[in-house]
Amino acid sequence: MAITNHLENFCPKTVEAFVQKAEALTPTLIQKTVFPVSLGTVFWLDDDWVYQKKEPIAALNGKSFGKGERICVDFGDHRVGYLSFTLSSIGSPPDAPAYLRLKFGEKPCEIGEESENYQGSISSSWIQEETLHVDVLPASVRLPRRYAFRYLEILIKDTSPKYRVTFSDIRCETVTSADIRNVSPLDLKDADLIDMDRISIKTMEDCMQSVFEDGPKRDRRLWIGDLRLQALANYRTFQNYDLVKRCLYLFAGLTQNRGRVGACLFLEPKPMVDDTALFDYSLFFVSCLFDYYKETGDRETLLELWDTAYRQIELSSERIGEHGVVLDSDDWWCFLDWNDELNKQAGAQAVFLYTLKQARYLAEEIGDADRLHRIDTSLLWLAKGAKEVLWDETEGFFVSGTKRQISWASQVWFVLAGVFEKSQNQALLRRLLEKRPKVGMVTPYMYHHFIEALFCCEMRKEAIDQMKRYWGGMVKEGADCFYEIYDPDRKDFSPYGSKIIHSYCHAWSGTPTYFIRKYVIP
Ligand code: RAM
Repeated sequence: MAITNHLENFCPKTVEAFVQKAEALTPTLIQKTVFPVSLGTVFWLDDDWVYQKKEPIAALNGKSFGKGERICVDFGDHRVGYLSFTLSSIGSPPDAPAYLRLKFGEKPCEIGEESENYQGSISSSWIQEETLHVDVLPASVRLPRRYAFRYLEILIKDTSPKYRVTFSDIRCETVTSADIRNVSPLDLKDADLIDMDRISIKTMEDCMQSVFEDGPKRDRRLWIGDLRLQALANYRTFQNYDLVKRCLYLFAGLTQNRGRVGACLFLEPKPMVDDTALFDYSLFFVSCLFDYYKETGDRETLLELWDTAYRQIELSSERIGEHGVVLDSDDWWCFLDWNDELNKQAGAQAVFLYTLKQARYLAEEIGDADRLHRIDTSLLWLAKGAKEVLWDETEGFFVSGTKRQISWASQVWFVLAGVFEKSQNQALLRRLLEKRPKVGMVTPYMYHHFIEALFCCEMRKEAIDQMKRYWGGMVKEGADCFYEIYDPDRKDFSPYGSKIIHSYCHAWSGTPTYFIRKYVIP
């Protein structure tokens, strides 16, 4: 399956007033200077790359390096920011430029693997690696690009036989729009959950930049599926309502053909919508607005953005087939998860029902009787389609696509859509946990929905156990932030063909703090 879905005759539309409103909400970034803590090496141990500390960073003073030598430093935690250092020489006056290769890694694998061997489906230009000529020494070197990393390796590709280089004052100016002072302390005794809360907050913090980025290493942009989860976690932690509002206005101000909300936006050189369109992601504009309104009561924003939200319902309705079931197709029309085997039809139907209910609430709140009526008609029609076509009484599961696939994602989303009563939903989730269908969940994004479904069905113990198994698995691996992709049963899994291209600080993975603060603490 192709992972790009470009709209034909892409024709973006801008509502200038919305974009201006969004731009007026651009946050000031908080900066901090941080330094590396140790010198070490990266090597292959058992089945993964690891970093091993050799000396404290102070040992760098007095060390000099020549052709083919390298240093590797650890910044002690995940960092997002700008690197600088002083490069000097010892020996004869430098008679040739210093030639360096720098590698930045959120994880040691990005340092250990040779990037020339990368064959993945996503552009290799995301690999955080640079070569640099420094003509005049000593030099203050500041790299213009922002990096997301904990480890930095510098290989001295060449100096000259007559001189060696020294490094001093290696530092990183970190940036974020998240103010950690707004996060209240957690009153909890469970050490595993405390770790998860801390790491999710760090993940959130590093992804909160001029917008809610999906990942500060990759894709460094505003995806609406990620935004929805980030906003939920943000309401329980940083409470930066303006940043959510800014993102909502950007999506509404920069739509695709026929007013469709795009799957993601680029921010530079100026905000613009991408030509990727995804069924579930467009509908999540409704969810983002619903959650924001419930949280803030900001009626002015609701009234201004309601038309954009309702437009997503109208456009999605065009995909409903004759039996009240969303039409399936072979392209990348709907996201749900990065599992290639997953058939999206049932999950998409459930997402539609889920967002229609939120739209219904908003229509009632606004007093939009005409749209309320249409929403009710669609709700009935889609619920009927779900029960009559997608529900398989013999299997006890929702099925998807012509091959009647039974997946975790379909069941989870139908629980969230609330097609059945709570007791039936509980039974469905218990059956899911017991029968464990083969087509599983591979991203923290999909796991988020699974945990949410368990909490909604008051299956608190199961929810916490699953969180400990899933995010807890990353904690055990020594994660500084939570990852974009994680499959506890297939540690090598990559939808992109290589793990070095993964983002290891990914917003959609940062929701344990939301669960803990919403459902676990009283
Ligand atoms: C990837 C990113 C992003 C996600 C999309 C669907 O490119 O990880 O977070 O929303 O896929």
